[in-house]
Amino acid sequence: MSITLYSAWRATAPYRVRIGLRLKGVDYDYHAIDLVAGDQHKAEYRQVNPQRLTPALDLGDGSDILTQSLAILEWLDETHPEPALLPKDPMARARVRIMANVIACDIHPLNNTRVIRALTAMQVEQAEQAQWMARWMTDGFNTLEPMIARYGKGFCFGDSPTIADCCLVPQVYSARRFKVDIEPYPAIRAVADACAALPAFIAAHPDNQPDAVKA
Ligand SMILES: N[C@@H](CCC(=O)N[C@@H](CS)C(=O)NCC(=O)O)C(=O)O
Repeated sequence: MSITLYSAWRATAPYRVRIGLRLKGVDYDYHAIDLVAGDQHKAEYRQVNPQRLTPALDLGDGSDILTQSLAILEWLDETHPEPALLPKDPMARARVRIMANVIACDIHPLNNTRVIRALTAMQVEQAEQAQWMARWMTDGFNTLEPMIARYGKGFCFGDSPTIADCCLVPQVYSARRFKVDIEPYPAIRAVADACAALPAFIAAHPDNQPDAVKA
């Protein structure tokens, strides 16, 4: 019985789940979905995730297929408790979820592939698209920076990775990819650098995925 992750190498939502799986030491098979080619719209993938988005996690035991990266991360934490991706204290858990939601609810949905494709279809110029991306990422990073400076001790919250770090690292990767200036965010950069040195984050990095397109 093996778990299969439906993933796309550069997409940030499946990247979050790859980090979680690696932190937990859970083995999985990798099923690449080419978002540029439109694999997410094919009938075969609609059976997996009717929402036509990545990630999806097939538990492989016929029981179910999970979607939505934060739901998957929380499921993972509940079924594989060590190392914990959420603190035990309710207030601390809420703080971690707040940080994760700033990214997953308030940055990412404004920037993902289908939004950019819609802007292109509406004939929005590349330069304006870049401004659009930067605007929402900057807004989110402005919110996160003081939270991480206050609650982080090496990671977003405390001294070990949580679901907030699973969300932050892909978002910083996306900012760098789209040339959004992250110099004004030393706390965010410090967390991203700390995570970048850890084996789980290295294994989950887009460049290390089977479907990575080498430059
Ligand atoms: N809220 C969802 C977002 C999923 C999502 O937007 N996935 C993107 C990649 S990051 C995707 O598959 N996009 C396909 C498309 O835009 O056509 C989650 O957290 O899993």
